Amino acid sequence: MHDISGFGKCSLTVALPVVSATGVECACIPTALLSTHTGEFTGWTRRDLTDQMLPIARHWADCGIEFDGIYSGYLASPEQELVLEEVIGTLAGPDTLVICDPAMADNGVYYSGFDDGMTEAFRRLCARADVITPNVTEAALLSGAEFRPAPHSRGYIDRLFDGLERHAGRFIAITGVHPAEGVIGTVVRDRQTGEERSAMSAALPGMFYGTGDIFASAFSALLVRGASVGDALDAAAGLVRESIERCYERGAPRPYGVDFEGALPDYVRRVQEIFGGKA
Ligand code: PXL
Repeated sequence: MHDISGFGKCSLTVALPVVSATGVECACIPTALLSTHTGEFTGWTRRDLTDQMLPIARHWADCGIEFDGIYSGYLASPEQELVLEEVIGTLAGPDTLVICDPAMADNGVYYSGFDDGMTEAFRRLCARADVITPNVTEAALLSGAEFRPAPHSRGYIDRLFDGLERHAGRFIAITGVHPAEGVIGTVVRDRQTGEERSAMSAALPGMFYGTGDIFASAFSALLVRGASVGDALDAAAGLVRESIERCYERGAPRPYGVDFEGALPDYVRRVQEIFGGKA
């Protein structure tokens, strides 16, 4: 569940291809329809699709369709979260992995039109999820910690993880962590074992849109397919890294999104290695 931003690769226009490339069938419930995403573009159109969500979920349930995973991202409004919980209640079985990407803010600011009501809504949804994938800004909002720009000390990241304890299921993946100048990546904590893993790479300058959605889509699909958290983290982070590098080298307009299409072949090869050659 995510919006369709018709142009500017993010949300469903990356989730569908990335989940499919992972070898996982992707059904979707759009939360909203926009002409573009809301970062840097102006004058975008937007239609809230809240009223479609439960009828779609009920139809699927009537058809007897079962789901291994439910992954959600961008919501049209805080009120929509209550509907999303009902959708999860309608579609999730005891073994369905629930993944919440609380897509609402970046670089210390809310996305256009959002405020603290969205943090409250995502606190409820994240508490219902097995896996959450906030960026540093979203982790700060959810945990009630202050947002700090880079570099992020070990102590600050610990504070974010600790603050998220009440608002998370088993796995917390914090994206966009800058442990030092010029280094960026994702840190995952397994709350059951206390184990932590990270995937870091060289940071390129500027803003890259849709990368959180690409990470969460790949990470979710890999976990749903049964990859270990370490393999899922490395492969999802690798896809994001290569998508960014290719976009940077080509000098593409940043709001248009990153070149994940060019990075998919390598990603599919990595997925095949994880699952022993099976596509
Ligand atoms: O990539 C996150 C995202 C998703 N959907 C919409 C957005 C954004 C970020 O700006 O505007 C509509």
